[in-house]
Amino acid sequence: MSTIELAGARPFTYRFDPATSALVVIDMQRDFIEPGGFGASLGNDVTRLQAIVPTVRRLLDAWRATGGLIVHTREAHARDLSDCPPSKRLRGTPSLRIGDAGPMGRILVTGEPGSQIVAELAPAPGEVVIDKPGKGMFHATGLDSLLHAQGITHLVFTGVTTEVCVQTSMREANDRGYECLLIEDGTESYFPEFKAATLAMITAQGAIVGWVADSAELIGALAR
Ligand code: TIU
Repeated sequence: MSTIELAGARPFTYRFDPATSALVVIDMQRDFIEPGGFGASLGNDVTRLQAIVPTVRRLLDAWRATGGLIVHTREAHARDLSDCPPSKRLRGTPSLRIGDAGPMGRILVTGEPGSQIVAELAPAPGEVVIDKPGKGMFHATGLDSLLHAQGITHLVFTGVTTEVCVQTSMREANDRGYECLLIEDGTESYFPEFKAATLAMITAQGAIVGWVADSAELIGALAR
């Protein structure tokens, strides 16, 4: 495939070649999207996040049709919590802490039902699935080497939550030299004002972190 231009992207046209780009789906796991998981334990209403599942599915389907690389992440810790700093586990007053047993198994622990990606967005064979102990997808993962080995230079971000794991991952990626696009209606926050602020922040100062576009423009461009 050759270069695709998204002229409606903000703050200016985003150009990418699907052959050197990956679609990144951040943390669309039950722990954040369904009641009884980590997101709900922090006091959040998870229905806002459920609403983007069909949009992310359409993006996955369109990207799969190009044959391009897809990366799914999950925020999930080792069973012995050896990769969970006490500062993370003990912060605040959640109803359940990381590692505690909840209705979907142990909170944010790898292999538990809550750490599984929601059924509609289940990874297909050959897609990369990364368990990450941090908010950012490069911290304590081998993802940067994997992307370099595959010749990936551009990353298209979707997933949750916009200002926490998505923004952290996008900033980490920007510092590593990737050209990053965030799909506005393919990401969501428990706090609409934080989502709006994140979109404004990343595109300010001449795309200081990256670009923003909507799913219809990307899907339309991939189909042409
Ligand atoms: N709390 C919150 O908004 N997010 C997280 O803790 N993790 C992710 O964003 N995945």
